[in-house]
Amino acid sequence: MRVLVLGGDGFCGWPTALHLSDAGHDVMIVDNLSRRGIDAELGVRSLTPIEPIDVRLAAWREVSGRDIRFVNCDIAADFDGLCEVLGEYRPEAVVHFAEQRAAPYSMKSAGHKRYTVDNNVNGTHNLLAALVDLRLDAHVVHLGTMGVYGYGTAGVSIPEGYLPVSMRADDGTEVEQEILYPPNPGSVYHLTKTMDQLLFAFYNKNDNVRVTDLHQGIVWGTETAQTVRDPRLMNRFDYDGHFGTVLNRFLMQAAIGYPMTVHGTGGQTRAFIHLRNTVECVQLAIEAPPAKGERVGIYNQMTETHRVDDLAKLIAGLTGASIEHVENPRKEDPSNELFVKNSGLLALGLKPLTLADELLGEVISIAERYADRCDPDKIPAQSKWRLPAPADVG
Ligand code: NAD
Ligand code: USQ
Repeated sequence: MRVLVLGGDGFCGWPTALHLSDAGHDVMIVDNLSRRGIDAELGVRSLTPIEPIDVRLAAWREVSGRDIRFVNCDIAADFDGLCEVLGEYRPEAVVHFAEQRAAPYSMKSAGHKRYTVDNNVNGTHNLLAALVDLRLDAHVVHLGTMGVYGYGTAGVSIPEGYLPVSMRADDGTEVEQEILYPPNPGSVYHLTKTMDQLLFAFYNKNDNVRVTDLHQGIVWGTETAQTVRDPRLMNRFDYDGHFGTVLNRFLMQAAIGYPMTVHGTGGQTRAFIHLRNTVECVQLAIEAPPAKGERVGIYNQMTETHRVDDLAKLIAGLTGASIEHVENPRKEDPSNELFVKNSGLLALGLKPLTLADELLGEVISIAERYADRCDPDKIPAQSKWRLPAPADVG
């Protein structure tokens, strides 16, 4: 299959592009390298040394004998450029990772909020409008988030995208319907993913665009079977307060002897998935496209749920690292339950990897290897969800 990977230079996109290429698909990457630019803006760098995209691609050619082409294009700002790539490559599937994905970065300032909305909503809309305009019947596989649902579910398992409801019609009869699960985003970033859902629903209804939306949990791990084949293929590892996600941050903090930064009570429960399962799920999704006319397919792409505090305790038990409960910079429930249905991807053949000691140990040893690249000043989360009250200003 010809697969276009939008955002294929990023943390999930790069290993996915390699995995799909290794599986025999023809892969082309589109990326504007904005994520590398944001590292420069924030004065941080990936904990692991990552090569420029041309070096990465040459290394893949050397070790696999397979070509992955690359086009530098901003899918949100350069509609014509995007159309040109789509028109020439004529992909059968488009995997869409190309969004600003960090909640703290999206809440950093009015400028960062606006950038996140402009980039994510325009990028997704440009893709859909371009496919329709070019009359291309490519299957769009989008990386969405579990965060579209909100996390407090009062003991009810979150369904895969759609909620069955029954309503009483005016004539008194009972009407059954399935609706998109009510969105409840917790950051401007998560808000853009709820907007993406409406864009998909509309283009699917109006133009029969075939879409699968993967509502993914927090990804952890850093390497896959392909990225370990050559040091030049190494994946990025975000540890800083804006882009580092909780489990990789805790593993890295434990590795360098920095107290694990539990926000508030640590009672927040979230969904998780290992990076190796991420790349497998994308392959499963592209190889099981919905039929023309079928509604947007939604899968909950996660394998387990954990409380933040329990993760810290587990890692403390493994490593002897200490835990610090810091003031929570976010506006989120101090604790919540989370039950999630994920039978769709399991039915397609996903074999879940869970928090086994050896997988945790692998991340810790990578973090130890590159500990000297870490700038401890960049670890604290500085982006605050709420502005200080007017009385506290000036
Ligand atoms: P990332 O920031 O590492 O990668 C995103 C890539 O997209 C980057 O290489 C960036 O340069 C590119 N990009 C961004 N805007 C673009 C644009 N306008 N045009 C072209 N390229 C653009 O993020 P990631 O962790 O790989 O996440 C990928 C996707 O998966 C995101 O959409 C994210 O919301 C979703 N996701 C990630 C996680 C996670 O834990 N990392 C969890 C759930 C969902
Ligand atoms: N947290 C800590 N300490 C830290 C970092 C985070 O306690 O040092 C807490 C946060 O307050 C939050 C939880 O851990 O309660 C998760 O935070 P996170 O930064 O790991 O995850 P999040 O902001 O939700 O975003 C990440 C990805 C995003 C993806 C989302 C999936 O960056 O792209 O969409 O996970 S989900 O969380 O399921 O919505």
